[in-house]
Amino acid sequence: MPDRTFLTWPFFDDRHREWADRLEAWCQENLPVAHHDVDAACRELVARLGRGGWLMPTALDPADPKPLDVRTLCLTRETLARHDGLADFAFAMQGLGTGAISLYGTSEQRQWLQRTRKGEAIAAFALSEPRSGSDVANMDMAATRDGDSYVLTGEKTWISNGGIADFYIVFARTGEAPGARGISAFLVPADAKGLAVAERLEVIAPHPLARLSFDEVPVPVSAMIGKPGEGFKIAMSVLDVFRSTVGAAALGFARRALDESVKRAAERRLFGAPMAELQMVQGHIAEMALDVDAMALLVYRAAWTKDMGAPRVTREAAMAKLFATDRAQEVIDRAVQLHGGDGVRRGHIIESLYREIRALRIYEGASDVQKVVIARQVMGGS
Ligand code: COS
Repeated sequence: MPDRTFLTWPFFDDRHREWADRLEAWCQENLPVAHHDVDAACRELVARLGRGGWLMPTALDPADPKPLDVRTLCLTRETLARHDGLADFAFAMQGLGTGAISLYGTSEQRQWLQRTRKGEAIAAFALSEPRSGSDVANMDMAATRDGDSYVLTGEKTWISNGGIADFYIVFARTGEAPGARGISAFLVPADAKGLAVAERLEVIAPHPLARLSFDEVPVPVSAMIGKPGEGFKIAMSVLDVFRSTVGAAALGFARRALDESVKRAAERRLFGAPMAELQMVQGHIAEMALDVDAMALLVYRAAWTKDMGAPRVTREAAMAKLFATDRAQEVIDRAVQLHGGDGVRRGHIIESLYREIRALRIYEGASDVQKVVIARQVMGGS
């Protein structure tokens, strides 16, 4: 049984503890799912999570608009990641893919949220391009005004849910100013004319991922989210909310690695005694537990700060993501060591955690970018 004592920390209310308990019970019944066909598995996970009511916190309720509860998002990602990385992915992308609508959408755009929160529509966030990943302001994708429409031309890549999404939140250059101030956000249905999946991308922890091409895709002016030129700010504020949840997923993976390692140390005998009695093994377990608690403190500090109404949590979220994803990698590496050959055997839980964790240090702002963000905040820049 994983450590649940952190739920008594003052960051949480009773509703969070109750949510975490109910979700844990649901996960034990429903996860993991088979991953042979990731598209089918993701669609099934979104539908199942939706039926269970677990996607409700991913987006604002159009009938009762209240800010997203980042602690619930983090607790959910942590719990799902502990049971099944793909379930965490399916949950997280519903949030990242609708974040711009929750934060800046019109009431018409928010109608999509009725469906995404029930698992009846799949969302995706399309920001990165072949020439601009970390350097978002350098994007090439163009949106040109043509009467009552904008026409989108360019490419997006590394788009999670690419190929299975029902709509994409697309960032494109509208040219109000050079760089970050000349980008706008658009809600683009997946069946829009001229939008195509150019390539499916295979990665070490498979999930739906694609490069998309936009060949003069027309969208009405009403598809713009926020105002012209606000796209960069919108993308960054969505990332402010969801970056700490990436830390939470890393925490879930690390907790699972720790739990599996404690179990193995208790069950396996080495040199005539249980492995757990070896001080070198205890050293690993102690370092892992320390990292897990420190990750949890930074993740839930960031989530709590946002939920308490801070307008920006750029520094807290960047710290949570940077620390949790980097340390989780280390925790899981120790788990591989403690599991010996099993740790690298295909299909073993530790082997899958080892593959799952790596991308978290890259996506939604690489570790190196988080350092830039933290340093700027600490030194007084934006
Ligand atoms: N919230 C609101 N506004 C923000 C913001 C935030 N978190 N971060 C920056 N802004 C605003 C700034 O205030 C600035 O506005 P003004 O021009 O009005 O002063 C504007 O946005 C530009 O900010 P900045 O100069 O810091 O932009 P840079 O181009 O230097 O980029 C980094 C900053 C590198 C931090 C940014 O590009 C980034 O986060 N990159 C990683 C992107 C990423 O996560 N990619 C993965 C995509 S999702 S898988």
